Amino acid sequence: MLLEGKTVLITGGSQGIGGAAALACARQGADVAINYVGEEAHAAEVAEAVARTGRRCLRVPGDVADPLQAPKFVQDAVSAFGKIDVFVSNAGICPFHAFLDMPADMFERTQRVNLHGAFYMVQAAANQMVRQGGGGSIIAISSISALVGGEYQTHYTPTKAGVLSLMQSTAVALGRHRIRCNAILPGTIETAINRDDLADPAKRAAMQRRIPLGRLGCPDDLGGPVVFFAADSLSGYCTGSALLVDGGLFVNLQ
Ligand code: RM4
Repeated sequence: MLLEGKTVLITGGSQGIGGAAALACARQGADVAINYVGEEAHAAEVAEAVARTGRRCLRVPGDVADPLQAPKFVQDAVSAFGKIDVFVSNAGICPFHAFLDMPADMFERTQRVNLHGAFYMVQAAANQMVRQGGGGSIIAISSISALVGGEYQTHYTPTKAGVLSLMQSTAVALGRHRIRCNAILPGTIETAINRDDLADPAKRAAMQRRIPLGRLGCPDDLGGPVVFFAADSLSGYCTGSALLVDGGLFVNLQ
């Protein structure tokens, strides 16, 4: 059990990559707290799946774009479990839209959820870990899109590049507190974030053809990488690192 006795907090934990990460950490012995917004039924399903592993799951609704939700999420988890050991900043949105006529509110919302929300949550988690004095692991779900562009993602890719950079800078700022900060860069993983986009058979086929492993990713493909960075026994000397989990998509030019 790689995470026995640990407490893991995950934003956007009611489904997709966040939900898979919660279950993967519970299977390794961790209690989990999941943040989510508006997905009560999905959050309940994750909690039930975690309970089946014998671990506890706390559900804390909240919009990560609201700075006040970050300390509340952390404090609720500390009240329930006594401490936090691992924080996974996962919550994100990607409303695909053309660049030239992108509405300002869509751009602003994407920045506030994906980047500002990550900053506030990571800051709240780090302050709690510093208070605890026992170090910790912070993991941000960035993206392959931190490294490459997307025609309908001009609002989104900068936020993922920002999340990658946030982990690099917090790794420097928090190393003295033995808090590790690392980024995971998923490729095209089938979740609610891209359900509509991948409903286009031509787009889906084009993406799949570019992936050397021959398939789109699924949320469970991210469980292991999250456990890797969460577990000191596996990644104790990793901080400021970035791990692509993309089936080879990024390196496949021709
Ligand atoms: C990822 C990547 C995928 C896309 C999702 C929404 O970062 O760009 O291809 O489906 O975002």
